[in-house]
Amino acid sequence: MVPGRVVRVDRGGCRLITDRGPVRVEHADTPAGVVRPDDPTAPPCPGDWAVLAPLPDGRWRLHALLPRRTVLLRSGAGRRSGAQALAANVDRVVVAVSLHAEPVPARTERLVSLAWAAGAQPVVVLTKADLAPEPAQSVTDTATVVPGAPVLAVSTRTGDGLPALADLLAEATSVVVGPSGAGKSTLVNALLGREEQRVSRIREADGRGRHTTTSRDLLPLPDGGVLIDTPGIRGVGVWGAREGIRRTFADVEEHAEGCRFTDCSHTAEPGCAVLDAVERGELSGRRLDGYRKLLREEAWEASRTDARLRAGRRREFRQRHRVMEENLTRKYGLGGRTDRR
Ligand SMILES: Nc1nc2c(ncn2[C@@H]2O[C@H](COP(=O)(O)OP(=O)(O)O)[C@@H](O)[C@H]2O)c(=O)[nH]1
Ligand SMILES: [Mg+2]
Ligand SMILES: [Zn+2]
Repeated sequence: MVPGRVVRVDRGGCRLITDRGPVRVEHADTPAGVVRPDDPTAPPCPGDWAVLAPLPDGRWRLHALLPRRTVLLRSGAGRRSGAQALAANVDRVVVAVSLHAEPVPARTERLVSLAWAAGAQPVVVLTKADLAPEPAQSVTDTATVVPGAPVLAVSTRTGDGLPALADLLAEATSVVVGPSGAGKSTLVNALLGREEQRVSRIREADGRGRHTTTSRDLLPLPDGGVLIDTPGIRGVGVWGAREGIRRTFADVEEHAEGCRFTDCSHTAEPGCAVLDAVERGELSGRRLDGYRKLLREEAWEASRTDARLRAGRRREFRQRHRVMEENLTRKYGLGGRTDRR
């Protein structure tokens, strides 16, 4: 058997890099349930480490996926399992925010929360710095909403900020996220030093892009390390990111330690240190609002997902029960439900 790393997953299978070169594995060749012992339903995703076993005809099958050290999850309404793995074993999550227009702090806070929740270090990259009147000011403003995360302004047109970013990503596994049109693929190409990813033409009117990047690919960087490009993620949920949200809002959490009640909701309670901080101008009302909104959204999504999972389990139980009853009927000729079919 040989170790490999998943670089790309599509409907029929996945591609991996091994020390013997690239290998293609068909999903059909992988028996269900053997791949990941901790969660047999989770399909492979870019960044996964795998054990490959040879088949007699020279092809390969997945023998096992190793437990994920970190994983960037994307949740959203309608996903039955609650969340989909976007990238596994990532050290850094690059959150791309375009300076083509004034950045929306709430959008950055959301993606940075997901990055912390993944177990990775978020790095906020303000792209298209050549289009911003004062990129340094944008860096300062953004830094206040993402404590603990480095913020860099980068332009692929002028090359500004690229060496600093390359340094941050060297020797690590990184994934680039952000809305489409943010300049993710252009950034990936600049870091790779070649035109690997297709770049979209944005609509000049609103600076939005189309989804040109349709798959997630793990690409080796020239200075060591690997980079995973992703299609745009805009309306991504925060299910399961509760701790990530609290980390993103470390400043709010710090003030909250002074609240009289430990379960203070920071809305109208007496002795609320967070509201006091807003009053004194030490914390922006917008920031407190964003904190409460994301936590509320997470709680709501979690309750919906739990309900869906519970419903799924009930269905599965009923079905198993029916099969059991049919077996009993066949075996012992017990009358009952099967007669009524
Ligand atoms: N002015 C300027 N435009 C950029 C820069 N980086 C990317 N773009 C443009 O932004 C558009 C979207 O880029 P793309 O990389 O496809 O975005 P993605 O959807 O996030 O992958 C393209 O038209 C790029 O040429 C930059 O640093 N400066
Ligand atoms: Mg792209
Ligand atoms: Zn409070």
